[in-house]
Amino acid sequence: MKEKLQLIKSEALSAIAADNADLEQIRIKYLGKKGELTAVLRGMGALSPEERPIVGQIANEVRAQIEEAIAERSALLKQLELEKKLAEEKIDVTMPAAEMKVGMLHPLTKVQRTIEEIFIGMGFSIAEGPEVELDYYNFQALNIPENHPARDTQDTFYITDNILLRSQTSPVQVRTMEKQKPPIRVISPGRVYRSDAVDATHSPLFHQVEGLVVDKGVTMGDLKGMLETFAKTLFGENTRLRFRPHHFPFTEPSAEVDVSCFVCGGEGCRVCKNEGWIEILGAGMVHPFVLSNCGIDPEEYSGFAFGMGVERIAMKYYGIDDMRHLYENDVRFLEQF
Ligand code: 2NM
Repeated sequence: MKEKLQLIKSEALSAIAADNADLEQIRIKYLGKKGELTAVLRGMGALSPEERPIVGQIANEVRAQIEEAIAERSALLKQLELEKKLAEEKIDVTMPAAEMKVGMLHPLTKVQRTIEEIFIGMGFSIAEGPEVELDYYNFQALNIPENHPARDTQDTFYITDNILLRSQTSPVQVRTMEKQKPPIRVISPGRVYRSDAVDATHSPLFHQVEGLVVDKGVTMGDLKGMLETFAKTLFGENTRLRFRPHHFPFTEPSAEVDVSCFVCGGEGCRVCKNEGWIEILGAGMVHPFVLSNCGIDPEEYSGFAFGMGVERIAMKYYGIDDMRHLYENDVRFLEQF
């Protein structure tokens, strides 16, 4: 029986010391009610009265040793587990923060807003209108009747014979003149549509900012002065303007307007294609027919208007050589602005 107790003890202690020891299972196996030690104690009745206390004492010692070993091992495992957790969850507060990706405005949005800010600074307000327009507002009111050749260069997308996607933002100016008595000073930024194939300088959807000033005694001199202020603010104080005679159905006289190249100052370079000048907009005095179409008396009032392509200006401003970059949303391109 003594040998049996020694065997139980050594088995239990080596089980406790094992790497994957389940201490509760071991306790039940050796010390539990149906455990091995209890079984030995039950057999003690068969011992002689002299042996009984000796074996009883050994049994108690074995129990105590096993219990102590379990307690020690359990404390050690808890300690190891805590250390492991502390090591894994360690926070180094001196580590640099993880980089956070911050979004940015699209270059077209930036340029459009810059243009808007400049005109707002000169007392303009922003007017908006529908992109799906009536033929009347997009063409007829602007002195472009049916079969006028300008309908060819401004070919757009038709919803019905009468309803189309606007080919310019001028219909917004027409709607403004219908609603509002002079003095009028508005710009109309927004999307416009043309039936053009996509290439490096064309897109069926692009953006314009048009402007309109109507009041008593407005002259071409006012137009030139205002555009000069605009160009100097956008491209720099040394910028000069050049007006070339042109034709638009809705203005008379009309001009195409160039700025001296903001890269070479007019010497000729890659950006201005050795011209020294960069075309940025079209402008003119609002045609008397357009004024009277909108209920404004051309004998009493005069006005000027201008229009520019946002993509065109953004491309020149940032040196972008292909318009398609502006629509592809490649982050490697967009991140540069
Ligand atoms: C341009 C060029 C010249 C223009 C004219 C008008 C309106 F409605 F007043 F007649 N709005 N915009 C205009 C004039 C637009 O874009 C190249």
